Amino acid sequence: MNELDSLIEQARASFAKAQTPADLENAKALYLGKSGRITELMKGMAALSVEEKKRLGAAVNVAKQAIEAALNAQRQALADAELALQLKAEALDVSLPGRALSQGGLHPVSLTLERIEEIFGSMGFEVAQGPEIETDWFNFTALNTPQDHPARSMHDTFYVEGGHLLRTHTSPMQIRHAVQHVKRHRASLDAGLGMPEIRVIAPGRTYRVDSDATHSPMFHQCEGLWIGQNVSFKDLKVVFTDFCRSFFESEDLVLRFRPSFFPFTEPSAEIDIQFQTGPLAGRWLEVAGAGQVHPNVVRNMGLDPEHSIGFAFGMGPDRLTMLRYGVNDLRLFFDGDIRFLSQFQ
Ligand code: 2NM
Repeated sequence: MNELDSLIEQARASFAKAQTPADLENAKALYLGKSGRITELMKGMAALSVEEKKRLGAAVNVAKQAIEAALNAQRQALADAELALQLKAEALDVSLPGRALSQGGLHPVSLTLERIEEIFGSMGFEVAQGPEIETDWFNFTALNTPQDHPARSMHDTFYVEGGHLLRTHTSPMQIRHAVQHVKRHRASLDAGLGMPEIRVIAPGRTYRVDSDATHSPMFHQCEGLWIGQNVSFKDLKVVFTDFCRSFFESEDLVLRFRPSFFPFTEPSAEIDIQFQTGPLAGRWLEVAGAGQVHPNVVRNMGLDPEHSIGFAFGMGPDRLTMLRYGVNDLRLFFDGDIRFLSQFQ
């Protein structure tokens, strides 16, 4: 084997030993670098004759190309090995089961509000929504609630800047709605032609300074109002009985009206229901307050109590939700625990 062939063999052997690209580049320097073996051979040819330069130069070039080929082959082999390692480390098991997307849903109290709106909607009631920050006028004064009423105390009501407050019930929305309704039909009223009946419910968030297993500082209310020329307690009984039987899907459910007091109604009543079957059968459960709208309140709606009469009621969707699903702690609705909430989907 001549000297060049053995040089090629040595280069191949030292490239093959290289385990990393850095090893390989160091090995390359020994042969192809500035003072490598091939470079030295080329420099040494300066003193040779033209004839010998031609012969030896061609042979050295062949050797150089063979060494370069070996170098590139090893570079490729190292790169392939590196890629293979990386692929192995980052391997995905495509046969693993996927993670299912979880499906969201409505909060149980929202489901109740939807039910209430649907049932009263079927009886011709509009749905009115409005501000949660109210004025003293709409929350208290217009509702015939006197200046010294306990509900007006700092202990019962959240007051905010500017003399405003967080509404303690949704009745202020009834007043706002009635005032708008009357305004829309002012001309007809003035001409003695009357107006379409007011039939509306006002569902939404309400606020009171109160917190225990059955009271939350934020809670929901839904108030209803029906005003016409001849709307009576009889209509209230029909409407509310139908509502309760639809809401609880219980046709033999019965109602009881107990005398009570509210500043904005006279006479006033508490409404209790009794199931005939199921886990709550036989017990009287309080579900709403109601009454004939007080003449002062009718006047504050812009109407003449001699010609307009009707009833109003107020109920707690949180409590209705507890009764419907058998939940015994109100706070569960506001903790935001998905394990609890997902049971209502
Ligand atoms: C209740 C009980 C009785 C009520 C009264 C009114 C309005 F605006 F017409 F005066 N809205 N809601 C009312 C009446 C609310 O909640 C227990």
